[in-house]
Amino acid sequence: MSQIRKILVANRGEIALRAIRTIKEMGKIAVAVYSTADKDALYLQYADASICIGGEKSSDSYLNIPAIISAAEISGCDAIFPGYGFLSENQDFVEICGFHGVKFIGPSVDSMVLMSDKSKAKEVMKKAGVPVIEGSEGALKNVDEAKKIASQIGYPIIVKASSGGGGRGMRVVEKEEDLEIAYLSAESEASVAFGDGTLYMEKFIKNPRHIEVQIIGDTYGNAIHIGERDCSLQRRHQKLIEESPAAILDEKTRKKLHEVAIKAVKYIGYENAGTFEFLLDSDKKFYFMEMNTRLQVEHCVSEMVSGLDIVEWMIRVAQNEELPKQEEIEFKGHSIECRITAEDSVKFIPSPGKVSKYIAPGGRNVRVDSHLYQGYVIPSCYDSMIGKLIVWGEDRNRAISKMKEALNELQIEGVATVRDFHLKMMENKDFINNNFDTNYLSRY
Ligand code: MV4
Repeated sequence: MSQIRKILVANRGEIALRAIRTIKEMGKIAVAVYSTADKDALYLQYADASICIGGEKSSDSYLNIPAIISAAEISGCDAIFPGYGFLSENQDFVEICGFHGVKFIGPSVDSMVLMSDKSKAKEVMKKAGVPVIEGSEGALKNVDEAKKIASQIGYPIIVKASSGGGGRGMRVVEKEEDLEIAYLSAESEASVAFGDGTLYMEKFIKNPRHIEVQIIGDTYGNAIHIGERDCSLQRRHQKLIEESPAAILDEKTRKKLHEVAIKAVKYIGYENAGTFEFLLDSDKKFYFMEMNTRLQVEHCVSEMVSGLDIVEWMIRVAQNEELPKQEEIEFKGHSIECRITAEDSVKFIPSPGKVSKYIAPGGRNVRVDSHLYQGYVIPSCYDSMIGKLIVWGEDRNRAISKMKEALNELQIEGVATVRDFHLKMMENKDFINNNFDTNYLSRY
């Protein structure tokens, strides 16, 4: 396609703001959309135009396909930037954008379909030569088949929903007599949550690290990786701290991981930005788990160590520009991101309301991606993330010190935030020594 001129940002909050910044920097026009609950949002002030698309319920606004397509047509946008969440992985939406001649800035429908079924994605990756966790070949037919496969691979096993995400429809099973109940409850949970009860099985990896590789493919079959991220620090499947590079990897494993990701992108002909998620076991062997076919919250740490603007490259690839060569991308130093949510630091209970005071940290190598301002009323109807604090340092220890300083500078009053949790983590011996896994926070 020729140059994209005007882009509809089909999202809200910090990611809408983040996208608008790059769109304007590229000399293009940014059109924002908002729900009635977001009428006073900061990103609307930075957009070149904004259009109300419906009521506060997401289904009435940010998930309302006719309203968003109409907004794009009325404002004369030639492309839509989806961000994360909402319609970013909605196959119907991508298809409908195509029908209306509006470029979806993201992967093709085919790639999205291919990766959305997690058991099928695994099969595809296996064919591409990517290591996958031992388990069922595709979906499970019934409990009896599940028992047979489990006895072959050995307990503990994990059953997962093919359409799953966020840990729903997932059960760890330690012994055969527990399998039937686990299978049936995972199946019904998945049916309710995703409208699809299909399950698959894997050998259960104890206390893994979550490592993911950021990739971008272009329309010429080129692919680059933008390094890996360690996202092991999670709470109830919500990531809290992410970093790049993953300090746990030795150079040889890191190189192999990147090579595998590039091979996978080329094998499926993936276009635009995406992420391959891997689990790393205690022997430091990595296995493909699933692919995210969208921009992720934590993309910023990859930008900090590579100097690339991932949103810019999403837009450039969407207008048929060629990616830079891998050799031209240099990685330097270490970056850490702390997600700041309006939740208390102990029980993580949401705390919406009016921000009575807000002072953002600053200085060299500190990045604040947030839509917060003093007087802003955090709505209760959306995600509680109110921003991200991202720092860069020459090495991991310098990045940790920098983050500590930035968190100390950050002042938010009127609502509870997880700032104090992050401050504690920056002084936590296990975090400092890189001695944690995906279950670390559930143990404390
Ligand atoms: C696993 C696993 C151990 N073994 N699969 C959790 C979310 C979903 N996307 C996959 N998840 C897991 N899959 C096998 N074969 C452990 C988890 C897991 C996890 C993974 C990444 C980050 C945090 C996690 C927390 C608990 C469990």
